[in-house]
Amino acid sequence: MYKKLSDLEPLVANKKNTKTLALAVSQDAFSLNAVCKAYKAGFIEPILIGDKALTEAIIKENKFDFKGARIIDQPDTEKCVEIAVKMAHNNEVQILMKGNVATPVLLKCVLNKDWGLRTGTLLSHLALFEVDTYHKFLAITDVAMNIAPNLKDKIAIINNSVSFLNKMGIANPKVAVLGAIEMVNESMQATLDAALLSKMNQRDQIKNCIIDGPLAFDNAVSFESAKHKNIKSAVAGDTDLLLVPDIEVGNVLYKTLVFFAKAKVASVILGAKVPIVLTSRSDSEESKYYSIILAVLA
Ligand code: COD
Repeated sequence: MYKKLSDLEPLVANKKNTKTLALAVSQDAFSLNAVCKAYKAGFIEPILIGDKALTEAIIKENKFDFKGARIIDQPDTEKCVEIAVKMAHNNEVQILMKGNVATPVLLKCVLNKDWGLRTGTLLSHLALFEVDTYHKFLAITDVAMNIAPNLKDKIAIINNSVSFLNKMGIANPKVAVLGAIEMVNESMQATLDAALLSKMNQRDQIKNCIIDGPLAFDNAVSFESAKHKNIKSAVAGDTDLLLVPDIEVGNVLYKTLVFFAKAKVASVILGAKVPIVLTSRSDSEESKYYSIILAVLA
């Protein structure tokens, strides 16, 4: 059972083909540090797209070793993103990574109808947490891309996440659909969706996982809480994947885990033509490094 983000390294160490990664708007020390570490470990071949003078100054100041790496000089932020996305569209790179650019700017390019990275399925964000107080990885979706997913979106988000967790070797992940309470309340849409998703899973309309919901956060992650409330569930207390009702809940939960619980996190956008490393600009270098590893796995 995986518990630490460092457990992911051996999974990519044996991959035969090194993936090419385009870093869009490369003038960012944290991103360059993470990319450099993954480059030196042999996990990726980087292409740095950004303001060349600024990028080289950061590389020099931090003594990063990018010997042999290609740099494409483009001082304009939006043009950088466009170049990187088009390279992924044209199969020239296998991973896209966000550098010093706002998330919506990158995502809007990714969703471009003509040269973006759509595949016909919904794109969604998956964050994988290492939390000292939990007995295994806790994946959470979607905390960064889909703002207010409806039932159909939630099915696609679960499918993206489950197929990724299956690839990681987590067969039949336990999926908790989060609500404020564990009972269905007709005034709380999240609880109605949760009940429908659970039933669809029972009827094999959503496969390769075990879904239960609604579950409140406490009984999703704690056996004791579930027992205390007399909840009989194959998922409660042993959740692999938490589906949050919307981006606000997800984002606050993500940041609470990182800032208060000192959790480590890696994240990736799934469902696009290539995996996208989309950490927040304030995320640590370590988080960006492990996110690159997730993208290599994806
Ligand atoms: N997957 C596939 N297609 C999508 C998706 C998706 N997740 N989202 C939108 N589309 C398609 C739509 O079907 C439509 O054809 C087109 O893209 C535009 O859709 P809009 O108008 O709903 O979307 P936009 O362009 O206004 O916004 C898309 C964003 C992803 C930019 C938006 O949803 C967004 O801002 N998300 C939150 C990003 C964010 O701020 N995250 C930071 C948290 S740290």
